[in-house]
Amino acid sequence: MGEDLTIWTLDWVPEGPRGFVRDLRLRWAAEEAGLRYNVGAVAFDDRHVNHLDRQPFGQVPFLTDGQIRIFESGACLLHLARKSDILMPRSARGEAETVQWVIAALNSIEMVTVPWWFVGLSGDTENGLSGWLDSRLQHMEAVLSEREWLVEDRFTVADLMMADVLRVPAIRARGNRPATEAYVERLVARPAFKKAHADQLAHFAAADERRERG
Ligand SMILES: N[C@@H](CCC(=O)N[C@@H](CS)C(=O)NCC(=O)O)C(=O)O
Repeated sequence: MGEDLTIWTLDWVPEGPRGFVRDLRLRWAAEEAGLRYNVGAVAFDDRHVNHLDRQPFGQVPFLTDGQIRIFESGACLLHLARKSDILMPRSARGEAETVQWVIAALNSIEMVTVPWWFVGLSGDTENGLSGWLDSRLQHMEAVLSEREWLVEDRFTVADLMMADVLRVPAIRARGNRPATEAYVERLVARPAFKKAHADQLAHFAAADERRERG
C-alpha cells in the first residue's frame, strides 16, 4: 500500500522557506508511522499553472495514494493517520480529539500566525494582528502548561501539526511561553522530524545543483 504513496512538493524554493515547506508535515507523519513513500515535485517556476487540477490554489503539498488525490496538509495528515495508530488512536474519543486539534492548529492558530507574519514582513511586527496573535498563543500556553500531548497522553498527528505551526522562529520568539517552547523542543527532537527536515533540505539542495548546471 505504502509503495503507491507520493508526497508532492515543489522542485525548488528560495532559501527562506526551506525547512518549513508544508510537505514536511506529510514526510514527518510518514516517517513516524514507517509508511513507505515517494516524493514528487512540481515546477516552482510555473506552480500556479501546472498543477491546479491537483491543488486548486496552485500550492503544495498534495498527496496521491493509488487512485486517491488530496490536497490541504491537514486533510493529507488525517488521511495518513487512518493508516497507522502511531499517528492517531483508534478509540472514538481519541480519533475525535485528534481531528479537533488538527483543525484547531490550522483554523485557530495558523489562521492567525500566517497573516500576522505576512503583515510583519513589511517591517512592522507590532501590527493590527499582534493582539489577536498574542491572545491565541497565550491560550495555547495555558493548554500546554497542563499536558504534554494534546490527545490521550501520547503523540498524535495533532501534536505534529500544532508543533509545526508553532515552531516558526518569529512565533517562537514572541513572548515568554515556556510550556510552548518545551513542547516545540520535544516535538522537533523526534527522529522522524529530524529525518523529514533533513530530507526536505536535501531535496532543495539537489535542485540548486541542477539549476547551477543549467
Ligand atoms: N492550507 C494549505 C497551505 C499550503 C501552502 O501555503 N503552501 C505553500 C508552501 S508551504 C505554497 O505552496 N506556496 C506557494 C504559493 O502559494 O505560490 C495547506 O495547509 O496545505
